[in-house]
Amino acid sequence: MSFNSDFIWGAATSSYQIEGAYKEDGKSLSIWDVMCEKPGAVFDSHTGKIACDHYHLYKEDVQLMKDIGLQAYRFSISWPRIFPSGTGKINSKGMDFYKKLCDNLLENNITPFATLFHWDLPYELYTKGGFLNRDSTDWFAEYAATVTKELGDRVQHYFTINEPQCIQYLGYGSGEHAPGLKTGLRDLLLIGHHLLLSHGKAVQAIRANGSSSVQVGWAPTCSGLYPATEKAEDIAATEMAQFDVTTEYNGTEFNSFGLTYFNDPVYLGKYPDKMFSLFGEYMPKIEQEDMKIISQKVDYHGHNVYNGVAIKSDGKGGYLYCKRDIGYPHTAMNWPVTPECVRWLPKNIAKRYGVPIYITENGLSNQDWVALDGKVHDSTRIDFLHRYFIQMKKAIEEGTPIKGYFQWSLLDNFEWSNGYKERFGLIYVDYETQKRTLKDSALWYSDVIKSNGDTL
Ligand code: IFM
Repeated sequence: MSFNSDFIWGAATSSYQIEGAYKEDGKSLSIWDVMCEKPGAVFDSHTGKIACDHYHLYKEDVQLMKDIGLQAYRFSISWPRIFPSGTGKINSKGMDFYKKLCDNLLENNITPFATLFHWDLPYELYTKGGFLNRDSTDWFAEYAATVTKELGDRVQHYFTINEPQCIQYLGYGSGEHAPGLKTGLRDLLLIGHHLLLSHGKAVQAIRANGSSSVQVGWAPTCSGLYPATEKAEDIAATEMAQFDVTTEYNGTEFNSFGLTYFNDPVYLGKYPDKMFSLFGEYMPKIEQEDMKIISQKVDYHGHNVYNGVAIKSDGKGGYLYCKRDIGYPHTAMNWPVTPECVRWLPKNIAKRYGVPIYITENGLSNQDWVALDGKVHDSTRIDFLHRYFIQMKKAIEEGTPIKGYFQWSLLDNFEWSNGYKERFGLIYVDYETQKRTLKDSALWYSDVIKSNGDTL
């Protein structure tokens, strides 16, 4: 067996990274608009003011999706476009953009997968404390209810929050992402709890307001650990490491990038015990109904996975992280190339939580340019995707319930604090002219989709 006939091949983007039109049709500022104003925060002072101008060019972009043969498109909705004040009065022009986008996708037989929150929090809500404020969980529920009601039958698949780990740690720990704060453990754990609660309340809101067949999940990330060898003890050690909570991550006191911290509450209705033994009095106050709300039943798990680390047994019932080989392959952004992570991480997620999985992001930043012949020869991206797809196929053959794959990203786009320096797209974007060029990888992906993975 390989890919089921209903396996979904797609690509993903997010609002701030591609839309531009940062002040048009009633949209207010998001925390990323404001972050970009801060000297030194973003490479070469790039901003998302225009980005890929997808707000105006969405029809052209949908046509390109169709040319590639994408079956689904995962995009995110800009909260400050819908609610300029964060809550209250809806901005119907902003909402209309997403209605038109979805209609256009559906006319072209491309299934919309909408993410409610991919980091562009309305600035107004940040001034009220953002996710530090417990009220944020109700603001998010109101936003989720409104969007699902407005989009109605157009959208059957939602993700609530993209990468809570990055919102929490990069936004409020290292300060590399908006809102650019460097808070401590107490605040980080509080924000984490509010993100979890926001997710749970949004699931309730989506079910109450969406179409009768609406489906929902969320899209966290983490490092995808894989065994150094296929020996039983290394496989067991990998599982132990993947499910563990540790304090070690890039030398900081707190690793929000583990699997279980954010996902045990959603699927098992409780934080891992080790969170309490490690962080004790720093843990947030958990109100009586919180865990019940957080663990609302979802229809699937989305996971963004780019790389991981090999694990081996320490010979004493524990595990060890393996050192990377000298000269190990890495992408333009220096991320290691470790295809095995898309085999073992979904396998372990399914083992612990028993949920169907979508790979909601995967891909690489590559050194792409338009060659003399006018094409973009990104053979490295083809090789990368090919290797990852082979491993994903293995996982499926082993019985892991992976339902679909979304390549990151459809278009080259605004890579947060790295600005436009990094190119993740299947489609090359010339930011001066907004000309799009399908890269060789887009054509290759097109063949993979046509054959439902048989060409791999
Ligand atoms: O561009 C980001 C995306 O917004 C979230 N996941 C990782 C991608 C690459 O860094």
